[in-house]
Amino acid sequence: MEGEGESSLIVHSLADIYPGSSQAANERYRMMNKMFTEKLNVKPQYFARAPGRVNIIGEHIDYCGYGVFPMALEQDIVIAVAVNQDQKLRIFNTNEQFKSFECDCNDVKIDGINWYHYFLCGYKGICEALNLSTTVGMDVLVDGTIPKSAGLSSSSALVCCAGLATLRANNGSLSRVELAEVCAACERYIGTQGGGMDQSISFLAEGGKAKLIEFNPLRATNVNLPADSAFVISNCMVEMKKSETASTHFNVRVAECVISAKILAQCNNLKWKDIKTLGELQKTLDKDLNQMLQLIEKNLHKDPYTRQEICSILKIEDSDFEKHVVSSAAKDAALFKLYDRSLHVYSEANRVLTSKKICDEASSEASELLGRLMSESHSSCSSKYECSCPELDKLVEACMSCGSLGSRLTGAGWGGCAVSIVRKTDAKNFVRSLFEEYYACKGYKWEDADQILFSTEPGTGAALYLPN
Ligand code: NG1
Ligand code: MG
Repeated sequence: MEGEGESSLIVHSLADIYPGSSQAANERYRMMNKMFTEKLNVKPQYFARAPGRVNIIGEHIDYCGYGVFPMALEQDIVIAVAVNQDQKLRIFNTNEQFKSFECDCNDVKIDGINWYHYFLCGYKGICEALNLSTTVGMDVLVDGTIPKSAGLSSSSALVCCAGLATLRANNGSLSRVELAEVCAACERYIGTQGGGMDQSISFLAEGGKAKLIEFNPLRATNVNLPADSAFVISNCMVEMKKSETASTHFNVRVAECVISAKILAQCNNLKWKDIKTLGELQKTLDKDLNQMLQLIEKNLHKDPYTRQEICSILKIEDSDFEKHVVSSAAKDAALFKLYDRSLHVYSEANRVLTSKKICDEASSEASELLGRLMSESHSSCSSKYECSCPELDKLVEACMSCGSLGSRLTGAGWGGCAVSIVRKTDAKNFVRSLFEEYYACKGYKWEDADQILFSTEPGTGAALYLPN
């Protein structure tokens, strides 16, 4: 089933997925096995798992074609699966809060943003990719350990896990890279115009290694994180609401990047209809990132652009705006902050490349240098991309005052988690003081803090677990 040079998707021992905590994992999979058998009167035939991720640096640039720097978490989505003969998809969750769902497997509708719609995205995406004339029914039980709406990519983990489970159910064969591409595309059925970072790291991760993920073509390069550093994730406890954010914030940002690329193309005598991303624009102009930053200064004004102004620059009628410029998901936006958004994208792309260089050179100051870039990334996200929120800014400030070398929001933002780089030897103290500083006064108890504030190491990629 595996592609060339890629590790096998199949494992037979949980120790290969969770080195260091396979005992807890055994317990969890045993519980799922039991619950599955009780609910469905059959035993699961196999398990699929896909991890969440934390992005160390490179935010909101994957969909512009730029490389990002994430690592997989140990926290994941696991699905227990049995194929059925009655053409049904029956989707259960171990957490009763997530209501079960059933439909005909030939009549999959992605008509909302409920938790099981992410399963349906993965199911539909793989069935289409395999070009199946008939699909099989599946009984599935889903269990997740990734905090939801926290910027740790629980949604993509569910899409990827569903995709992997469906691949096996239909005896299909795809490489990890192909799976990542299919799952990135099919998550868009839900309505967000995201990039491919989350699905790529979920499939391409390797234990102990952060990855530089680059696109067109999709590829992943190992990055050695500074040996004396640890990464701590902390949740600001404001949920990023997918349904709201998807329509009002995320897709408008994507649109602002597309429009910036087209206006800059027009200003530089290129055919703007051919240019779809800021990355493509840079390639076509054959300039480096600093030159692209200069181009913004020269060609874009700081005040937001109206739709009317954009149409007049591109010489199109208002009625062509949606057809040529923005997706329908962003059609209601009135103002577009092209200067700030494109400045963020090109400077953030630069920071990713510099981060990779810092890690490769591995000087004695690598942790400090990487930390500084992470903090710069946060302030660009907060002030230029406006994808933070007051609580997240406050949390990042608290992280810095507790001794972090650099902290930033991670994932789409508008709530969710921050990631901090701290010295390994300081990690325990850092976690304790951050708890006192940010969480204790909000009434959280130290005993429950491991879900909202934890150190993490690069985890393993998606896998099919076939117990012997
Ligand atoms: P999350 O945090 O999962 O919503 C989203 C996109 C990524 C990337 C980040 C911002 C999806 C599935 N994920 O992540 O591709 O653009 O925002 O860097 O849309
Ligand atoms: Mg997501």
